[in-house]
Amino acid sequence: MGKPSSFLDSLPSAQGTLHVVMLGLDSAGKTTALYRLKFDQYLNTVPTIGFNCEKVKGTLGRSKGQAFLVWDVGGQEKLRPLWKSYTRCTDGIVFVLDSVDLERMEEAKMELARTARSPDNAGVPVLVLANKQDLPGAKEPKELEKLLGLHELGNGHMWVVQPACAITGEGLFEGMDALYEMILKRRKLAKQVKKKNR
Ligand code: G3D
Ligand code: MG
Repeated sequence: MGKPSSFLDSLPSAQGTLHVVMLGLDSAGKTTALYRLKFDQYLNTVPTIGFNCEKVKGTLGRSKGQAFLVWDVGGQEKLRPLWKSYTRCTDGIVFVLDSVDLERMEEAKMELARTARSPDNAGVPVLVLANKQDLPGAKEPKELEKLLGLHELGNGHMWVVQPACAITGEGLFEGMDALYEMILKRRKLAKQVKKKNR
């Protein structure tokens, strides 16, 4: 395998494409969500090298037509040193959560906090995909906000909680649109700061 840059260069029309990384505990529904997004509007696939990566296009709101390269890299601790180099310059984070699994909510909270604290991810917008809303007992966004301690995330992160069902695809494109809005907002803020400092 070549260097990260040559791998990225080999991806079709990477220009203007936003890089999004999907994180979360195992079984949260990351792979299901990725392939639901892909099959709703299939574009192309990239060979899997220890993780899944698909290019998908937004279908709603201002994100309509916007390409996202979505990386599903979670749960593979041993491979992290490898995929870290691909996901360093990420535009957005999708944190997939099992909205029913209260037993592992604390673990999910810790994982999210760890991701948010990483200097590589400073200020990167976070979409919390509150998945498995089809199951009885699924917690609502407001409650998940508290359970995950989103208000204490820090490190300059914007965040949104989007209820979803990865199996039917409900809420997925709404989530991508919300993430896109945060990415635009962050760019606008960065521009304003640059102007002010001139
Ligand atoms: P992961 O990639 O985060 O590890 P997966 O998770 O996408 O492999 O999903 C783990 C399990 O959760 C799968 O079930 C999958 O079908 C299920 N799942 C994912 N999203 C939803 C959802 O929105 N609702 C429900 N009810 N189930 C979901 P299996 O049985 O294959 O382990
Ligand atoms: Mg998976």
